[in-house]
Amino acid sequence: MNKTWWKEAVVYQIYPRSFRDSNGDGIGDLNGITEKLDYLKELGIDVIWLSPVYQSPNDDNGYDISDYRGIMKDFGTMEDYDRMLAAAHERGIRIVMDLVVNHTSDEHSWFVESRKSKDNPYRDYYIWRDGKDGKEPNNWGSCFSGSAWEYDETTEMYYLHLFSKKQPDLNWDNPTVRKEVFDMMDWWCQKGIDGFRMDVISMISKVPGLPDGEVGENGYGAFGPYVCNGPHVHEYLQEMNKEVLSKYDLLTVGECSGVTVEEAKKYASLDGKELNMVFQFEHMDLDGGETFKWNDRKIDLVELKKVLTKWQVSLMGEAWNSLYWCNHDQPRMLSRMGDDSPEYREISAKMLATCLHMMQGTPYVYQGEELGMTNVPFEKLSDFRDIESINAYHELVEGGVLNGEDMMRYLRYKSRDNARTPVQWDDSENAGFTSGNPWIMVNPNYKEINAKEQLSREDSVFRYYQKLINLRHTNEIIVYGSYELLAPEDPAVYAYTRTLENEKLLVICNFTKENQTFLTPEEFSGKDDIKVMISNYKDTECAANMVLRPFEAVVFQLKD
Ligand code: TEU
Ligand code: CA
Repeated sequence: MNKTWWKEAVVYQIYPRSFRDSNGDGIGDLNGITEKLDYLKELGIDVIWLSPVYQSPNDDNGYDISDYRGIMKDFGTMEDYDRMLAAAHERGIRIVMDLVVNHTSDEHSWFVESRKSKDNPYRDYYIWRDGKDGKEPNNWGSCFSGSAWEYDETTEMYYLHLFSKKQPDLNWDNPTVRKEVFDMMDWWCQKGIDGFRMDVISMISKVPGLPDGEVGENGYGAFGPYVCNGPHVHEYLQEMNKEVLSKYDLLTVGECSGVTVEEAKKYASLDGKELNMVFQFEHMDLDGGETFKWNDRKIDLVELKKVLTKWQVSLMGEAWNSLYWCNHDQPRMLSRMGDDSPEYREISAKMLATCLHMMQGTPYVYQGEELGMTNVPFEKLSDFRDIESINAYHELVEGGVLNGEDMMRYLRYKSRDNARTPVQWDDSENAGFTSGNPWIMVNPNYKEINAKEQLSREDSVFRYYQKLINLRHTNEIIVYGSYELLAPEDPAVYAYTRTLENEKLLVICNFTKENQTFLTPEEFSGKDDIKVMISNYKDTECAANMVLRPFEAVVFQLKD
């Protein structure tokens, strides 16, 4: 397999609004990131993925962009950006920008023009349709509740918005739109950035005719089959690759809702015609259901192993995986898949990290994950800031689909805001995030969970991530080795091997707080030259019949 830096890298995602506030207005900013680069250097990561910092009215916290070449005032200036970029590069850290081009803000000048008249030169930049029998052009629901169509009085037509009505979808079938996007990307590449994370890039090509979708609990049709991996998506990405990506040395990752293994082999094929890798959603969707993501069901480990194994095995030698448990759209992994009680918090955080970081693919660490940050005890709807959470509450509770109490419990478990509270830097007021009023509440557990405390202790979650990252940098087998699942039906233990030439790793993770037994494969159990590469308990030893303690994780290394 071809060796490349982005296969060997570990990425750290920053959600700038919540990372570090340098000027006391309660909102994280670019200078705050610059301040903390040494912290990230110490963690050992290679790349920062920066959630959007462009000019935006913040209907969806920056995922609604009104100027792709401007910096959001809340975050600072272009000079601050350039300083941050240079300071990151000085430390050998690369910067990957979030590219949100399925839609713009309705305040983007293109849309301001587009809605003026049917013959405006920008009209065809967006997806406008006439109503059908006095109603919306089709039955699609938006990701953020309500119809995916908004009526515009000026021209008496509807525009499509798969997300909020302040996020109109761009019309990628228009070659001028593609050229505008590619020019803008090139402009950022010229500045010296190191890649793009492409927001819902699997949704840019819609099936012509925009057929009605299957109606769900909320009364709207699902657009997925007509939007995800649409008819021209690969053609457009190949064009993007030819026009921009191939001219620079970049890391590119497509956020691909609805992506299958077969589609991923096209998006992220190792021949480099489109992107380097995709974010797939199958493991994140395992606890979804009739009311979409809104429930408090636990993910079944056998299912999780099946899904992740399918991705590990199917892409081997053909495409490249990205590895993640968490991002700004997901609750904290520790509260979802581990145990966030004081007793098991750290041990289960380390277990989850081991399980993910020993797989093949490029790992992503979401800010605060390296500290063992947890979900947040939000009490009432007004504690939330996220448009998805707030709209879903209104739609499902007021629409009589769920009762208010259940929905609050689901929000507390699944809301995106769980990942969006400020990074906990120390035990001073507001967790050292801001000297002002934070834009969203700080998790009250910051006195126990914070970076300062984590850095002061050798056995902390932070130090463990540091070790995992360093192991990946110094052991090719972790990057390039092949993967094989063991004991697929075991409901409590996730175990797999990695193999590269004459070397083998055995990864064993207990996903429960009970002791579990595990039969070690013979090739490992008999040998005395077995090394413990890493473990979250001090005294783990290899045995034929392992008794794993609560959330125990270990990696055994065997070399001929
Ligand atoms: O997310 C796309 C996406 O698929 C989300 O709707 C996701 O399923 C949802 O947030 C899970 O609860 C991207 C961004 O990551 C997200 O922050 C944006 O809100 C969205 O696109 C629109 O730009
Ligand atoms: Ca600020």
